[in-house]
Amino acid sequence: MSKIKRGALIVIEGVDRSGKSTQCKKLVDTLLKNKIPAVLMNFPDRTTVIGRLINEYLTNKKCKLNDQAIHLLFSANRWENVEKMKSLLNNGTTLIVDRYSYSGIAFSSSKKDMSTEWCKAPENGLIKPDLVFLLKLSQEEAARRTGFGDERYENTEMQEKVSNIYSAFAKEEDNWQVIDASGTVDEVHNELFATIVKKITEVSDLPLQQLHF
Ligand code: T5A
Ligand code: NA
Repeated sequence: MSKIKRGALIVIEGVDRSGKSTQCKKLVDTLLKNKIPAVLMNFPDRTTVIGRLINEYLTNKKCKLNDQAIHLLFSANRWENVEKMKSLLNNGTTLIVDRYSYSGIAFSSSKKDMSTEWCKAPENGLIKPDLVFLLKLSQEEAARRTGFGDERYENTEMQEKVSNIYSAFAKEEDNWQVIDASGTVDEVHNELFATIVKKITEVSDLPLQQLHF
């Protein structure tokens, strides 16, 4: 009996309004239309008990969790999903994931007194994405899209710091690919889709890897 081919773990990162959620949804639709099993996931996953705490923190500026505690909750929210992710991947489903560990590290380490090393530690051992797309969009272009909401972190200073950390990841990590996100939804989609289809074939016989920063 031939072994089931595994799916690919694909992550989309990028500053606010770079189009992550729009692209993730469209990618899953197109994969399914092409009979490629795919599931959409997003972090934070606000549906769990931990996710509800995170949602409270993001939407209520009076919520007083300290920077370390909220960082570990974001990480725990990925850890609580790890078995589900492994099981889907090993059964041949490709996961399209809207934000992952890199968002966790980029946002938390943008804060005062939060070292990058400390922020990376709890992410070690999670499943390593086969491919991370960085949707690149300038502040000016992002400003032309629908305005910032009122959530915590939705301010220019934070977004700039996060953008710099993403650029460092793109240089240092072997699984990152930078995409120009200033095109139309369809232009960006077509580029992502073509790359993902190739990646799915490439990794289908390879074991899953672990994140190791
Ligand atoms: N966070 C997250 C942490 O601090 N630690 C962590 O570990 C994690 C996982 C919530 C916050 O949590 C932080 C980071 C965040 O601050 P979220 O829920 O993913 O994260 O963030 P959202 O606010 O929902 O998403 P974004 O604001 O980042 O937007 P997207 O998903 O990048 O953009 P999208 O697709 O919603 O599009 C934005 C607008 O632009 C239009 C869309 O129609 C929409 O109006 N648009 C385009 N317009 C023109 N051309 C295109 N190509 C377009 N694509 C989209
Ligand atoms: Na989003």
